[in-house]
Amino acid sequence: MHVRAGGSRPAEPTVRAEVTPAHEPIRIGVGGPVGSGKTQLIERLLPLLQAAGVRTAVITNDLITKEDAERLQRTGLIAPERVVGVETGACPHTAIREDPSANLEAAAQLTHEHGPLDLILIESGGDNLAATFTTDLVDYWIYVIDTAAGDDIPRKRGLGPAQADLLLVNKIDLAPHVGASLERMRADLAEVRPTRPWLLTDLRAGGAENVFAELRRAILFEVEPVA
Ligand SMILES: Nc1nc2c(ncn2[C@@H]2O[C@H](COP(=O)(O)OP(=O)(O)O)[C@@H](O)[C@H]2O)c(=O)[nH]1
Ligand SMILES: [Mg+2]
Repeated sequence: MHVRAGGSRPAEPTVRAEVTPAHEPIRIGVGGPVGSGKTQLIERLLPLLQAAGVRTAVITNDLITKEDAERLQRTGLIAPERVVGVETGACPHTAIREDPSANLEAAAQLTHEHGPLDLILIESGGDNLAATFTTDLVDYWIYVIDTAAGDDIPRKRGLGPAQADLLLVNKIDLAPHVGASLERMRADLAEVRPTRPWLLTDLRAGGAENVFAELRRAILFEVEPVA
């Protein structure tokens, strides 16, 4: 599968990556509160991306460690050198919004050393519901919340849940155990995101096929190789 940029970047010509020296990978952000399932989402997406032939690298953002990068490197789902950890210090949202330079540098380095790449997934450090990605850093971003944090999260209209290109409500398997009503969450989401997509997921037991299908529809285009 060959891909081209969609979303906020101008469309690139639909030519094969191999013959396009300037081929720039699409960058997709994955944000959301601590523990909502961001790394788990990446772990579920990697096999699907690999099966589709999408050449992928990952950048993770952690406060003062490279915990998530090391976790992904150990999974065997991706070549360890294609995973880079960025330490953000105390302000994880700064690194994805006000000053994305460390992430842009990591992306450039990955592309230089391991390119051509089709896609770079950028996991933000967990932050509050106001965190958003700058379009200088990503072409598209996913925001992950989970039912265990309360079924009133969509209604609070945080910037992340309201503005993300795709919202995931994860851990639906836990909803009955924590008294979260999926019906209520569905109704609130229809109101908060009337035109933007959202999906319910159980990323622990299940795969991320529905997420992958949405990414293909929205930003990863299958294009014919040039003769
Ligand atoms: N029950 C359940 N647990 C999940 C689900 N998704 C992730 N988890 C667990 O939630 C914890 C936090 O997930 P992680 O991906 O590390 O969260 P992150 O901080 O957003 O990257 C881990 O123990 C996961 O195994 C889910 O859909 N259901
Ligand atoms: Mg994580």
